[in-house]
Amino acid sequence: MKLTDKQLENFRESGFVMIPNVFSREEVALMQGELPRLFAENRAENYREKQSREVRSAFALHLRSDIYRRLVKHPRLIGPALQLSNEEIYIMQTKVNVKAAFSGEVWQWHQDFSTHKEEDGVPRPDALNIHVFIDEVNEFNGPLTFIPGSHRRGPLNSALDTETTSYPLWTLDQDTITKLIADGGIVSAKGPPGSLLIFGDTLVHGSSINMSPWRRTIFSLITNPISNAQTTNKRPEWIHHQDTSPITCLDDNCLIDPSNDEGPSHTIETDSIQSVETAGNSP
Ligand SMILES: O=C(O)CCC(=O)C(=O)O
Repeated sequence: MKLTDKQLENFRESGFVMIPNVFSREEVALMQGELPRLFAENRAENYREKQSREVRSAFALHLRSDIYRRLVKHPRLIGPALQLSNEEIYIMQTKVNVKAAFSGEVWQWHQDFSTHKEEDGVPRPDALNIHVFIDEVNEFNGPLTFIPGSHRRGPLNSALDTETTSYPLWTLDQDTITKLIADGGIVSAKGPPGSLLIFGDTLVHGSSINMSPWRRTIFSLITNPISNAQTTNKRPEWIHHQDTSPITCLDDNCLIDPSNDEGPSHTIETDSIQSVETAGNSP
């Protein structure tokens, strides 16, 4: 799949592009169907909310599930990512972010690049965060909120907040956010299950709590150009992958019909997992 000229223009101007109904109900059901088993695993990659202990982020899904291993090679994700990156890309991070009904917590205002630079020594803000909505995302269940055009300011000063959220995050201060919103406004990314959302590494974003009765589950793949790979290895492999092999696409029907998929290229062992408390935050 390729982005149209208008979608490319939106991405350049606003810092994100949103396309509803890219994946069918059947494909989304396959993604959703994997989650109860993955969330039931007692391993560090399942990061839980501080208060409710519900899974907030489940990492390294492409190494834990055949459906997600195929999803990260899907041409409807990788086609647009290659078009925007203009060079070969690798998988930097995969996860599902959940906001459980009534208890999903906040993600403060941030740019993904702050974490990529500070934690991983990624040189340039060229990574892409590619989301697939597994549940409907509406105005009540904690959609991502963006400040359109904020990516054009480039990397902004941020500070590591270790207290407010379930895990440490490099966040932006309220003065900066107030000024950015005065200029760019604020929008939320809503859509039906199967929607595709792509945003760049310097787009300022966050999300508020979910006080609705509707769960909000979003799959996220972060890709990075191979020429922009990390220069330090502070974080565990499963939160920032060190394998910079180029992503190759499978067939468009690969989620439904896996016959052209050669099978797992690697697995992750529980005993190789470091604790996220020592090294981790996300994006
Ligand atoms: O899932 C969310 O609400 C926020 C996710 C996010 O900020 C990110 O992926 O960088």
